[in-house]
Amino acid sequence: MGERAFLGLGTNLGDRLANLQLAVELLAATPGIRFVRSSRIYETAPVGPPQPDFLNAVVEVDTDLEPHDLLAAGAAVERELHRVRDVHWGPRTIDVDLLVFDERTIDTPDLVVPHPRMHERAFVLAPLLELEDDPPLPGGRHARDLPTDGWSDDVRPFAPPLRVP
Ligand code: GSY
Repeated sequence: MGERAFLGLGTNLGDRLANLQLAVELLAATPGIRFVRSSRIYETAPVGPPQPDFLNAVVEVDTDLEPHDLLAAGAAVERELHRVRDVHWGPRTIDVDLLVFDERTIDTPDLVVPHPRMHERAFVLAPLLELEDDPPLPGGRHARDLPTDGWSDDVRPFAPPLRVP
């Protein structure tokens, strides 16, 4: 048994369901990462410039990797799915964000955990809260104290949880 981490997945280009499925299969095939479970898949309004709606999900993994190595594994999945980086905050084939790594707090130039903007993003919180009632949030916040008004307009259940065959 390793450490428990939560990864956020987002996609709004191409076959979005296929992108999410391939991403979890690639993560699960990475040495040191064991897929535990996924939230449902949500269709979500874009945060950032006008662009197509996203599909988002959060997956829980059990990992022997160090946080930076797990981050690198997520980046490798992004590369594999040919992420398009032309537009800053623009459409992408897949985005893999390291949200939570056990109870650890990490603040380095390339990795901040818990993810510094996760508590502001319904597309992260709605799926994460399906898996964990009281996840570590930036600044020691608790999900129960966050405003959730208007979430249902921006975050709509779309498909059942991802599975790894
Ligand atoms: O940070 C992830 C990429 N991203 C997303 C996303 O995954 N979902 C939604 N709804 N908006 C987003 N804006 C960005 S950037």
